[in-house]
Amino acid sequence: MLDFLGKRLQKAMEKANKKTVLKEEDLLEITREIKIALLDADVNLLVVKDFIKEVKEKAIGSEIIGKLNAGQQMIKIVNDELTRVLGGKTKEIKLQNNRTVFMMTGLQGSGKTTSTAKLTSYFLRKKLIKKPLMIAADIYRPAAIEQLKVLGKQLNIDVYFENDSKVEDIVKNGMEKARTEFYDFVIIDTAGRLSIDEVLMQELVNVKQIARPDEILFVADALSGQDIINVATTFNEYLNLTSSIITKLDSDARGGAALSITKLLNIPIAFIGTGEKTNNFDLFHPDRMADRILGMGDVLSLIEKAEEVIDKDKAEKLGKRMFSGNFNLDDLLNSLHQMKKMGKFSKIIKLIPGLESKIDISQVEGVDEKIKLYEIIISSMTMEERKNPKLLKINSRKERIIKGSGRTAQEYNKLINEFDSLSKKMKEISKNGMGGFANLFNK
Ligand SMILES: Nc1nc2c(ncn2[C@@H]2O[C@H](COP(=O)(O)OP(=O)(O)OP(=O)(O)O)[C@@H](O)[C@H]2O)c(=O)[nH]1
Ligand SMILES: [Mg+2]
Repeated sequence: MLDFLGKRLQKAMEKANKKTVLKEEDLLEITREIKIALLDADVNLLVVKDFIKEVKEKAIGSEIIGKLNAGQQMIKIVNDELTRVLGGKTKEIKLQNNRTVFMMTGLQGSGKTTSTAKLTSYFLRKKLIKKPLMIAADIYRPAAIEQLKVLGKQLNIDVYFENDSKVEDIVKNGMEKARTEFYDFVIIDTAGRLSIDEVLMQELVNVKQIARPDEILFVADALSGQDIINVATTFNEYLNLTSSIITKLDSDARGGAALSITKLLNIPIAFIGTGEKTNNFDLFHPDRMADRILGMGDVLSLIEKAEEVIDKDKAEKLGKRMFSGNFNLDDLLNSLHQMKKMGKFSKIIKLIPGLESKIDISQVEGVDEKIKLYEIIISSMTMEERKNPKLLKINSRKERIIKGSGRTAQEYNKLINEFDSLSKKMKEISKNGMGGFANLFNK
């Protein structure tokens, strides 16, 4: 996520970190590099200028010039400024007691329909709403209604639609249904255009008047260029946007233009889309994003994710067993299952501060495949064998497992050897914390 910007800013920050004493010319050099990094990542020029001005002022104001360890303080200043540019605080989404209404707007293909479903599903997962209704108010693209219906069916969310009706009527009738059938959340998916369009704007204004939404969200994708700022400005003039969603942050897009909307128009980013799947969607936290961009990890998001997908009781038991010296192959299988639920290992690594730089990325890339392979082999073992790894050295058992799993003897031996060394390293982690974790990869 935002790797392009991250890599460049981190390089500038490394320079700051290396200086024992920060001289005036160092400050100029570092801010120049930050400026180039931001511009390269497509951040709007006005935002960049303001950013640099603030960083310089704060660096001078905090009198770090000429002081020891100024590098660290410089990083803190940049981190604070980045957080501010990204909106400062996490946008607070207020849900009404009886019924909350959201309206999605944005250009064609920005991710409105997908985000409509993702957002509703997010609120359901967090148990913030009980009975949601999605209104399909895009009558222009032939497959648009169908797209929302399919998503609704997949996620078990009701969809209100009408074929061959005016958008205004669909929204009016949809809202009426929500009232009479006590839906507590309504979200309206609207049509997009390739560029700003008077007719569409008027239609959206009408929809706003009919539905009186609590939130009007502007959906922008990270791939957008500078023009997205003019588009957002116009949408804002007509509709008074309350927040935005930035989608496709999983792509290698530079992202700077979409992110600039926040600062320029004073519209907070409420959510981000990070992939095609329904659960690739999150609340946006400016401070955590700044940490991530500057390579400081995002442990809070990691913990939240873990809480969402991992069975706590199981994990606790597993954790105790891991470091008890009794860790067996069934525990390993269980932990592999839990790990897989968290997502790709190569992505998780990025959330842990300092870990990415400590380990060899090429080894990490193989980890996801290895997890799959080990799952297959362990699944071919009996419970007795999993709990008593000594049995696995017996040839007849070994042959049976290899045959049953359809894997090679070499792969089998590798698993057994790695399991042995893993058991040892588990003890090391319990002694050394995260440093021990990093050692897992440094063979
Ligand atoms: N990788 C990735 N793809 C996304 C994300 N959000 C949406 N997409 C994809 O972007 C494409 C367009 O998404 P839609 O939700 O249909 O966009 P839309 O704004 O409703 O488009 P129109 O209805 O044509 O205006 C789809 O293929 C989505 O799967 C995201 O966060 N990451
Ligand atoms: Mg759509």
